[in-house]
This record gives sequence, C-alpha cells and structure tokens, in this order.
Amino acid sequence: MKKLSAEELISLEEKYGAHNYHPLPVVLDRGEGVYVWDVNGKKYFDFLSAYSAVNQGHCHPKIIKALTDQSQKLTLTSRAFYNNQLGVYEEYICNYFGYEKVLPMNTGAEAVETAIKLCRKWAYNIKKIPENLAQIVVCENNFHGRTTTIVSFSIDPDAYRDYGPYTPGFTVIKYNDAGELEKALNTNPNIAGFLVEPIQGEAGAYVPDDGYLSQCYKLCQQHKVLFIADEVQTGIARTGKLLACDYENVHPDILILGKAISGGVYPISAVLSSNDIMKVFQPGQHGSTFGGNPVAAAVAISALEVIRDEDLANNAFELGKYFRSELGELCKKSNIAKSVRGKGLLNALIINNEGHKNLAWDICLKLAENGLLAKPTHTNIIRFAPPLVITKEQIEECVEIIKRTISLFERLNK
Ligand code: IF1
Repeated sequence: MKKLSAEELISLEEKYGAHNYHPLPVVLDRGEGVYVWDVNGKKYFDFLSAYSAVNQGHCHPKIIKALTDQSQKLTLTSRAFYNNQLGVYEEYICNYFGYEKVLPMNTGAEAVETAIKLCRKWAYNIKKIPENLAQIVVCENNFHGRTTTIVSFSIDPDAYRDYGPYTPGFTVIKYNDAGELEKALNTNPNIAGFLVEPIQGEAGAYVPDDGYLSQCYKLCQQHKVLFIADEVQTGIARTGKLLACDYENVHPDILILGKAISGGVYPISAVLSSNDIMKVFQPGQHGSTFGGNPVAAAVAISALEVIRDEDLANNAFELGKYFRSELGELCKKSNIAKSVRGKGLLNALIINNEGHKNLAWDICLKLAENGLLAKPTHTNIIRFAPPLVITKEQIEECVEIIKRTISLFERLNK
C-alpha cells in the first residue's frame, strides 16, 4: 500500500470526517516518552499530552505490555459475568486513592454523568430531597465533557448552543468564590452536590486561590452536600500531587477520574466514593458495556503503578516550578508573553494578542516548526502540559524553544 503524505492524510479527514475539530497541521505516526514524530520523521516535544491523558509518556513499555498481554487473553465479558481482572483492579484503585468503592466507566464525560446520577440518587434516597427537586451547583467556565446533560450547564456557547432543550437541575455560580457557594447553600435546601474542577482546564489552567477548595469542602459538609471533584484533567500527578485536591487535604465525597488512568492507552474512567453513597446504585440501575473490562483493568493498574514507581507527582511538582519561573522571567521582558500560571505541569501562558487576534495560533504553528507541539485555547492562551516523564534537561531545551519562538514575534510586533 502506498504511503500517504501529510497533505493527503489531512485532506482525507477534511473530506470524510466531521469538522468538529481544527487541529494543528501536523500528522503524527509515532510516540515515545515525551516525543512524537510526524509522518515525515520530524520529531517534536509533545506539550499537550493529549490533554493530560499521556502523563506517563507515549507508549510506556510497561503499560503497553499490560495492554498486549491482556488483549491476547480476554478483552470483554460485559458485566453480565465476572472476570479475573476487575476485582483486583477495583481493590487496587480504591486503596490507591483512599476510597471504599469504585464504579468503572470509559470516558470522562461518562464518569461525570455517572457522578451526577449518583449524586441525585443519593439526594432522593438518603438526603430525602423531594422528587425531581435536587440541584447540583456548578461553576462558571466549567468544562466537564460533551454530553447533552453536561453541556446544559456550560456557559460556553460553542459547547451548548443549539443543543437544547437542556437538562434542568443545575445552578451555576462564580468559580473561586466560596461566598457564592455559601449563598447558594443558604438559599436553596434542595442542593445535593457541588461539582467542581480543582483547576479549570479549558479556562486555561485557571488556578483558584489557596483555601478555596477546602472552604467549599467545609461548606458542603456543613450542609450535607456532596463535594464532587472532577479530576479528569488535574488528577493522576498532573498538578504535582496525586490529586489537585491533595494540596488542600480535601477528600472529595465523589472523585471523578479519566484520561491518565490509562496513560492515554485506552479510554478508562472511574467514579470513586464511599460505601454509604455508592450503595444507592442497585443491579440494573447504571452500567456500561465496556466499563471495567479486563483490558481496562490491567492497563489501569499498570498505568497507576508507573505514576508511583517513577515518582511522577514529584517530578511534575519540581519541573513545574522551574518551568513557571523561567516563563515568568520571559514575561517580565516580553511584550507578547503577559503572564504564566498553573500548577505542576499543567500550565498556561497568557499572550497579549491585541491587534493580532490569531497570535496564539500563529505562535503554536511556529513552536511546531521549532519542534514543540502545544495548543492554544481562547485565542490568547497557550497550554503547556508535557508528559510527566520529562527530564530537567528536556524541559530546559523546551524553555529555550519557547523563548526563541516568542522572540520572533516580539520583533514582528514592534
Ligand atoms: C475535547 C478542554 C481539556 C475535562 C474535564 C471531563 C472531561 C474533560 C475536567 C471529559 C475533557 C478534554 C476533552 C477534549 C478537550 C479537553 C479539554 F479543552 F476541552 F477543556 F483537556 F482541557 N472533565 N477534556 O477536561 O472527558 O469525555 O473527553 O474523556 O476535545 O473535547 P472525555
């Protein structure tokens, strides 16, 4: 079979794929650790990590071994029968994160949906909120996935417009303002849960003030409201701790994980909680054909082992500090780079795009040319989130690439 060129491969997607994405014009065919290679053999640092799914690095040999070994033995039984991997995984992940029960799903959005259903059922069965009156409080600028219920409480028109009628039962409040949550809790007795991202990813690695999460957690406890953390993006060592909530010693009533549970090898998500909460789901009341399949179970155990064996949370913590301090220096001298924010290796550079609306996109094109892949969000923000296996030497090289690339735009802008 003839090898297709990058242009040919892009035009196939253009012609046959739905146009719900606008990718950088780079066609990848191989990945290893922090690197990916395009079809022409050009090598790049991956500073997106598939939106923080590839925390363990591309094609980590240990995770790939778990995948290939298990996939040759048994791939899927459905949950109509037991399999010899699931229970072992359930015990492993519960102990790993300090929970009593897990409910396995596949994608992040499914896990969020699961958490919403769990919270509502708990509200009616345990908290005794009158039927159909349960409210879940969510935050402005949230991103929790793409299903119809989840987009019902998005405030981004691209995410929700023309997808109505919308699922009711959600109250949107300002992020990073515990007083807003307190007000909501004091005015409505039917609040069942508070669903929050510990750091807002889509909003551009927007980090709330210290104390915000722990205050919200305390308020939830006082009002018998479930604190539900969406750590799909922030979890699994990305922010320099195993969970972003660990920074404030918050132990969510419901914890939602996805992406890096598999190291980007397989779609795996999970909802973790206590016996008392999870017991509201009885047989037949929730499920998934693929959730908890033997391949997923084997892959997830090995992906979580890699996080621990390679001490990736600490690496993300240390190298994240270094990265922000270097980019902070750049911002002091630059008329393009305004500020840098983030935690661990979930970071964003804010760009001054006045008079050059597509500046963040153009910088990303230039970064790619210079061997580093990153993706803009909102026209003026560039996300920098490399695999957590990156070394000090590698990240130094990346800082140089970023500085050199930004400097090209300084000259043009003057
Ligand atoms: C896309 C953003 C990142 C998430 C949180 C649930 C989900 C996500 C906190 C749903 C997914 C992704 C999806 C991806 C882009 C991406 C994203 F820019 F849209 F916000 F990472 F920053 N909770 N985030 O971040 O997980 O169902 O996708 O497995 O292309 O939509 P999913």
